[in-house]
Amino acid sequence: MQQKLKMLSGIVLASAFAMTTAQARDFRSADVHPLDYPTVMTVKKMGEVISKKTNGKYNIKVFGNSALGSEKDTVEQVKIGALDMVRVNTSTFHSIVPESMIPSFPFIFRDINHFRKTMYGAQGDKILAAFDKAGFVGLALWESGARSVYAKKPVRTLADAKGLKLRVQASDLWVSLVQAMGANPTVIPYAELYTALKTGLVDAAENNYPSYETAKHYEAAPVFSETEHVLAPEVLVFSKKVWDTLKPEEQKIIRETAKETVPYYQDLWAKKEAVSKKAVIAAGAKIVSDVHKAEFQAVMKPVWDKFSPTPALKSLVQEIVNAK
Ligand code: GTR
Repeated sequence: MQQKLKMLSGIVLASAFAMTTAQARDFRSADVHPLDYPTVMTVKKMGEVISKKTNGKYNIKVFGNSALGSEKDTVEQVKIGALDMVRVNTSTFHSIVPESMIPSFPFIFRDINHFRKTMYGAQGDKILAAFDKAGFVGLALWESGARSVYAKKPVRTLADAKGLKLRVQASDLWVSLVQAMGANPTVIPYAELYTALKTGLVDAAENNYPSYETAKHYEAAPVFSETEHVLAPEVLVFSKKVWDTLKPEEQKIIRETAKETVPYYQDLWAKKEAVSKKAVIAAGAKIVSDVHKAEFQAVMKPVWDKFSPTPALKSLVQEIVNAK
């Protein structure tokens, strides 16, 4: 009898286990960055927290290094539900979610505190909510430092920028912004940029210190001029197609976890920015700090009007500008 009971409980246990493993699921998320980059590490962290909160039902597997394609490709996969999640720069959504263009407006943030106050606050929530209409669930915005121009020579003034073949992300706003500087924009996916700089397909690019360092762009464009023209955030989105198959309490867990892990990301980001800046200097890159920012600011300002054509967009821009 005892033997039988033991066997029976063994069977029950085994089938319970089979049930959990059959139901357990890893959401697949894409990123262009290496696995130790703050964006990738934070999505992994979110997976661990979600797994705990759902008793192992859900976790997240991140595919880094552009393994699943460019940012544009992976956003398209998320749209049709072939991929569950993606972390990209907001620039990738410019043509899909007009509100996502606003934080890419040149010099819109007075400083990083102004960015944090708005993008982790009411205005950031409005931008995230706007992803819904386009078939995405906006989960989190994350700071990404300031983007600056790098080339083989210093870019202190507009005269220095004139005629440079400068790589941009696939976005009309970015094309206009670089044209305003007097440079020639060329759209190139992130994963192809190192080779494009090396072979001279482009002379210059612009990004933050962590990307400049981890993608080794400093090897081909060793002068980093601190133009700090844009502070566009990163964004983490979930596929609405997949989202709608989840239970409301599961959706709540995912949303809450995305918010709760922002400080984890910020901490990783602050450390990475400092480490990357040191690393590129140690590797021989030259940092130019005496940039004539006012010149860049003056020519880039018309970009704001061009890319906030509606009263609703203009009012969100004003809200951000007015935030103290
Ligand atoms: C990085 C950003 C990426 C991508 C890249 C680029 O700073 O994290 O998502 O936008 O820049 O310039 O393509």
